[in-house]
Amino acid sequence: MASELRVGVIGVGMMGADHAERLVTRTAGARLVAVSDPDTARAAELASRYDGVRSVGDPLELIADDGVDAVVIASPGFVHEEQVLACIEHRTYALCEKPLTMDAESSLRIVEAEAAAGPPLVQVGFMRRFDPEYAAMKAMLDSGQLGRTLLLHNTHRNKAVPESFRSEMIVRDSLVHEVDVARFLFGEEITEITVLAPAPTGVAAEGVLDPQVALFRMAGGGMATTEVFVNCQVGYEVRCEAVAERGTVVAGRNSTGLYSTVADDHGGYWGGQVPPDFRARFARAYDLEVQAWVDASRRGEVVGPSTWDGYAATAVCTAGMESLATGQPVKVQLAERTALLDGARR
Ligand code: ISE
Repeated sequence: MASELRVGVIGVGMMGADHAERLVTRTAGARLVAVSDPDTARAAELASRYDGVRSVGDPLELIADDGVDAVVIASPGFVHEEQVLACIEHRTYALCEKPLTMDAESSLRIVEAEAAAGPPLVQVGFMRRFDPEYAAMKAMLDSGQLGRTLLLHNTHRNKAVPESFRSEMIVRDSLVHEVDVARFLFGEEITEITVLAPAPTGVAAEGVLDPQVALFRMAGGGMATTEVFVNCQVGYEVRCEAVAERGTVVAGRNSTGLYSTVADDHGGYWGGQVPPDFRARFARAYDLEVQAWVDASRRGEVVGPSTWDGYAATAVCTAGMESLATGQPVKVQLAERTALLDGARR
């Protein structure tokens, strides 16, 4: 096992800053050494919070730096292709936040470049796979005790998003998580997607279709439904119910198992609170995801969602955006999985 992994974080907005703090305060075997962001003042401010962290203006320079072993890419999706390809070129381990890229062609270029360059280097940031409940659900479904999985019902709600978060982003940036969940839990590709929208909520920005309802058809005949509602006004609610031949299982009900009543101005309530955002809801999943990435990188390996998973999710979302525009089911176009790509796939 290599000594401490020297990590750089590219993009220090909400998620990058959260990962930087996680690396410094609760990840074993890693040391945050550099950060980069187009907002150089923001990067410098973050670097100044921790000992021994440099702010580097050019993200490609950070990737090429001999003092950096691994990089968390938390920049916007439209710069991921260039940054991930640079990591592959310099043989730098990468944890790339979703979506892998903005369209299927560019994601496939990454899969091919990684496969051609040697052993895998890239983990894609689909953190739900690391959430203890989603992981337990996967183990339960795979054990066969519930029989064959027939259906998934996903719910994905955000409290609110900025006006700039348009209808297509609800597919590409939000629904993409449930695309990965369906592929992960069924262990199969999605072959067709339909995305429909009811009359939008009055609080959505002008022209934005929110909420949306998606239907996935799986290669083995199963189906998944997903509600995505990014201006639900309440908080962050993400859950998944699997319906199988001999039972059902739900992840994300957020039940503590403890029933209590608390008297307050509203006359009392029971249960817990809806978390405000994904950082709170998936804090444990992010911790486990980053720790698994650090541990694997130190062993010279990659675990978790692969570039193929990132590519397949992007391809499904590309079809989903077309379906949202046309109201019709759209077949998912996936490249043939050649022996070369299979080698890259874990
Ligand atoms: C955001 O980028 C995420 O990844 C969150 O998990 C998701 O809930 C949100 O809708 C996205 O904008």
